[in-house]
Amino acid sequence: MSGAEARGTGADDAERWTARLRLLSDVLHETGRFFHDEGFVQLLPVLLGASTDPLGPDPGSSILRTTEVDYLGQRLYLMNSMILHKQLAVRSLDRLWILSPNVRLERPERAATGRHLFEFTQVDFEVARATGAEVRGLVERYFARLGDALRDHPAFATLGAPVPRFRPPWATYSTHELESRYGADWEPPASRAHDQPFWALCHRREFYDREDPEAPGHFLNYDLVYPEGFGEALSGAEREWRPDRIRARIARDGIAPEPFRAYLEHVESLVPSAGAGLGVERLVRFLSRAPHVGDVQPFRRVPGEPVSL
Ligand code: ASN
Repeated sequence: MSGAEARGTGADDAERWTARLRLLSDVLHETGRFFHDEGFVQLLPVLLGASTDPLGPDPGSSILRTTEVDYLGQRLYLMNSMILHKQLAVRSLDRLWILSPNVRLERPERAATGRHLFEFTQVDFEVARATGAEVRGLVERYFARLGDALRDHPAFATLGAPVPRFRPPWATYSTHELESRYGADWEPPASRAHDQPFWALCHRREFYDREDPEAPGHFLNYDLVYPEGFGEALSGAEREWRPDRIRARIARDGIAPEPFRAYLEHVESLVPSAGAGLGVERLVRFLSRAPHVGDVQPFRRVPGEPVSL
């Protein structure tokens, strides 16, 4: 029995694929309207940079390596994320967002999670002088408005997926609470146990996420997690902007300084900010209830799968 028959919609695989891509297109349209109406400036993405996100230490990340390109004697890195560029751009732009393609060479085992790709796009945004709570409020407004805008979208009937009903404000937990309730690998069971997205605060990860000055060892960052087992939607943080703390954190993390040499030349002028990145394909996978996040890509980029085009 095919997936279409199993869900009883009568749509064949090609119709389902087309419906997902039309949904993705309309999600992008609504996303642009939302950030424009909230006063954000949209930047074009960069693909190569003299520095990029180290993606670690982070238990959620397992890339084989950061891709390097040697161009005219300069070493450049393919974007793992534009976080470091966001921190520099927000000094003068205050509220910015980017549809940012990222290349992350994930290990082939990651195919089985259903939510990892080695090339994907995030809605990446940053707000000068914002708090994490303000960013979480913005994200909740985004989802509420997206749900309203998509209410009559024909893709849900074609796909047999429920019409989204986001009801923020959402539950907020610390990772410590989640670990004690669901174990070290809390995300899958916690996601399955919820029927609305929820926030997980305080992850030990990259140097650019700000450590709580009142509680060392605690971090002013946040993930949004989808319900029903769909897992992580977004990650973000209040940023570390003090140069001495950034240098100390890079040293503490034991990561090679070379990819950050260019970034470190700019850190004296950083301003406090907060932001996040939301995976576009994961969002559309969740909305369309697709089995795998690769099912919402026009050209699949699933770890371990050969690339056909
Ligand atoms: N975009 C994320 C952020 O804003 C960083 C990432 O993708 N690693 O925190």
